[in-house]
Formats: sequence, structure tokens, C-alpha cells
Amino acid sequence: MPLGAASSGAGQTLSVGFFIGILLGFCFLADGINLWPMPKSVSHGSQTLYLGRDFQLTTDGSKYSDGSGILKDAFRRMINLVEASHTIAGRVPGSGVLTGVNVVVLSSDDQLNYGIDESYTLSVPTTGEPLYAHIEAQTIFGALHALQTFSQLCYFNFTTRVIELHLAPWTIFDQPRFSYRGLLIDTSRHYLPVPVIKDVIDSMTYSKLNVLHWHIVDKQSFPLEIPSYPRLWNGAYSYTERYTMADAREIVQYAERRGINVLAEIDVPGHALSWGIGYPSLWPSADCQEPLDVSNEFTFKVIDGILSDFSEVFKFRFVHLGGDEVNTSCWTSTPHINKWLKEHRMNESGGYQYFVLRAQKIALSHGYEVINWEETFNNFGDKLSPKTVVHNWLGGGVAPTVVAAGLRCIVSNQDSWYLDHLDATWQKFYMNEPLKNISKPEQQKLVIGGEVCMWGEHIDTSDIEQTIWPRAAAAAERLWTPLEKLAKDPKQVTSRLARFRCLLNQRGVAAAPLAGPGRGAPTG
Ligand code: CP6
Repeated sequence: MPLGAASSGAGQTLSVGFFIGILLGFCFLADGINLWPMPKSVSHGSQTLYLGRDFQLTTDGSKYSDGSGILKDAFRRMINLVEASHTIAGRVPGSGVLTGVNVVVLSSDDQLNYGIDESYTLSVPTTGEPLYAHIEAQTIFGALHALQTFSQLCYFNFTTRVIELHLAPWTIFDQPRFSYRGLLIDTSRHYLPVPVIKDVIDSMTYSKLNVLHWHIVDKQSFPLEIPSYPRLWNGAYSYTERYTMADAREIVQYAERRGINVLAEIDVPGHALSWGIGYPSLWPSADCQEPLDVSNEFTFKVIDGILSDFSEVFKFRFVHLGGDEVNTSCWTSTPHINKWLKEHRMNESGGYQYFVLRAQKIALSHGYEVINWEETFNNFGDKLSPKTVVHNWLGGGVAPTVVAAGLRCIVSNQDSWYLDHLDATWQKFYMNEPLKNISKPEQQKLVIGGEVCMWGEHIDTSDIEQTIWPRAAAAAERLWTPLEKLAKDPKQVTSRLARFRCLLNQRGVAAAPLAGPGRGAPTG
């Protein structure tokens, strides 16, 4: 196997993936179930099949018409993935050749949202003339997961230059353990160009993550156009480091066509200093600039305007209203706010509660359910809307308390699932169990999933991919695969994850090595 073979993809742009291709050549595989994340149930045989030269997509018996082309596009992307930037150039053998894949989708609805059916069955038989793989799914989004799984069954053989599929026949039934499997990106601390966000979205599909949590705005910059309040994006770093609403729409559509929901966040009342660049009256005063002025009606008008504009573009059931790390000292030290608090018989924590609950009401009036960081629950959990989802991030493990109070929870504890903690290993990501200390089934159901967080203070376009991957993939398996099929000891999944990491590299994702020397699969 000449190492150079992988670099001969003619016409490729000079990308990180291109250089990685030179280094890796192909993904070493010990035959076995090399799927990531591991499906719910898998059985297989021992025969090798080959993909036909013009491997077909058919939809006989499907109720889904694919008017929007989601399936056709996904099929084309899948073929590009398995061809590893090459085309089949060798002679396809005369027998054991797969003619195509027939995809049956039972629902004609292609509206993505929280909680849709993502299950699928995938079978690759070894008998039949002509020979077809079969996918069946309730929704188009289950079918997209099936195509991802199919892509992982395929190997481009660089010697024969034919795509092989080993260990057939395959029968796979699969569905996610959790409905919410997220990744946070932060475009306030460092601007991320739209194509970079799209690359992140594509990379998420490989491990079946389904929510891009877009932490759009923070203290440092306000990069998004808000038509209702057009000076807000004066808080961007520069004219080029901005997103128009059309950009946002494009990102949402790009994600939805790949089965990924976009969760937009405005973090209030803390983490919002940049809002005041365009509208200084949102600041308590010119030299005490956050949290947002709780005493000013204009503050809530602006929040209403933003959420009104959001509702045109961000169609996910949820919006994230932040609410973390609120330091109210500017409120008490600013005379007009201090006076207002006293008049309304509130202390500063009462002001914090008032702010968060009022912002929640505005979001609810625009048809959203609300996600808030856990401090809101820790301070006044009994006052939150019952539609609140509490987003854990502190290390204390608040999920059991949240679900005991009857609210829903997303797990992102910073000791395990914070990607900006560079010393947190993939093993740590893998072993973080969202249902830890929650035993009652009705409470377990309230943990809707988890999210890994790529905060942006110390990363940008240059290193976001290798900081996210492969550790996010370790969490993705925790969130997808049934508990009983997860490894008790991460050592048992090292070689399978190393192979997935190699696959990411082959696909142009700059995933970092698993640690240790060699091909990413250190001893053990
Ligand atoms: N930004 C915002 C952050 C963090 C949070 N909110 C954060 C806090 C601690 C760590 C990492 C990130 N950078 N808006 C907390 C949810 Cl260790």
C-alpha cells in the first residue's frame, strides 16, 4: 500500500484534510464492528461485497417524495465520503456486487425538530439479484443516520481501487438513547466564518450529534445582524466579522438538511456587554457595563425584538437564554438602578430572578420553550417556567435535583464535557454518564440529553476542529448508544475510536490523535 496513494485526489483544494491524507493514507482496520457510535443492535457475517461502479439510490415503496432533495444530496455526500476523494478506478469483481441502496421512508414530513423519530434499520444482504442494501426509517432524518452508518461499513481499497464492504450480511437496528445530542460553538470570543460553521455541522453528522448550540453573542462581540435593532451588531469585532440574517438562515438550512437543529442563544442579563456598543442605554452606566440594565424597559423591548427576529429564522423548539455568571454589583452601585430595585422591593438577587423570568415570558410569547444555564435553577428553580430546560455546566452534578423538581435537564458538566479544558481526555468524555444518580424511570426521561461545549476564548478557525475531535465523538457515543452496550472501560473502545478518528481525517476533519505514539491507538 503506497502511502502516497491517498494524496493523489486530483483537483482537491489545499486543505488540512489534504495534508492529513498524505500522512495517513488509509484507515487501518482490524476487522470487526468498526462503527461509531455503536448501534443499538448489530449482526453480521463474514463475506466481502463490493460497491458497483454506479451504485444507485432507489426509493421503491417510500412515502417520502424528497421534493427538497435532502435524501439525494445526502446520498451523494455519502458516496463522496466512501470514495475518500477518489473514484472507483479498478475492476469491480463479477460477483458480490451491490447495485445500490433502496431507502424507504415511512413519513412524508421532512420538518426537523426536537424529539422526531431518528431510528432506522439497515440491512446489507449477500443474496439477491440484483443485490441491494436496504434502509427503512420513519423519517428522512433516520434515513440520514442510516447512510452515515452505511458509509462506515465501506472501505476504499487503495490497491484495487474498489470500494469494499466487509463482514456481510449486515442487519442493523438503531435508535438514539437521548434525543438531544449537542455541541456548543461560541462566535463571540472568536468569530467563526460561515464555511467553518458548515464544516463543523458536517463533522457532527459523522457521529450523529443533532444539535448545534450557537452561543452567538457574549461580552466580547455581537456578530449577528438583528433587523429590529440594527445597531446591535455595531458590537461586532469588525465589518467582516459579522453574520447577516441571511447567513443565519443559510446556516440553519444547511444544518436542518443534515438532521441538525440549531439552538440559538442570547445570554442575559450577564455576558451581554457588547449589546451596549450600539445601544449604550442598555448598560447600567458608561463605566459599569453589565449585567444589562434591569430597570430599563428598553432592555426588554430589545430582547423582544431579538426573539421576534429569531423566530423567523431559528425554528428549533428551544431558544437558550443563558442566565449564568450574573454579577449584580453594577446594579447596586448605579444610583438609578439601586433606586428602582428599592422601589420594587427587590434586592439584587430579586432583580436577577425578575430579569430571567421576564425574558422567559418573552421567549414563550414567541412560541419557544426556554433553556437556561443552571444558576437560574440553583437560585430560583421553583419560579422557573415548567417549560424550562435546565442546562447543567457546573461540576456539582445538578441533574438529579433538576429532574426531582420535575424539570428537564441537559448535561454539560465542565469537569467532563468542556472541550476548552484541553487536559480532559477522550476517556473522561466517554465515561461521563448523564443519568448518574438518577434511578427512577420517570426522572430519567427528564434528562433529554447532553452537550459538549467548545467555548471560544482560546480557539478559532485555526484549531477548532482538532479541539472538538475526537473527544466530542466519545461523548456522542455516550449519548447515542444504549447504556448496556457502552464499554465499562474505555480501553475496550480505543481501537474502534482510533479508526473513527482516522475516518474523520480521511474526510478532511482535522481530528487530533487519541494521545500516545503510533496510529492513535496506544497500547491497551
Ligand atoms: N461563557 C459563558 C463562558 C462560560 C460560561 N458562560 C464558561 C465558564 C467556565 C468555564 C468555561 C466556560 N466562557 N457565557 C459558563 C456557562 Cl471553565
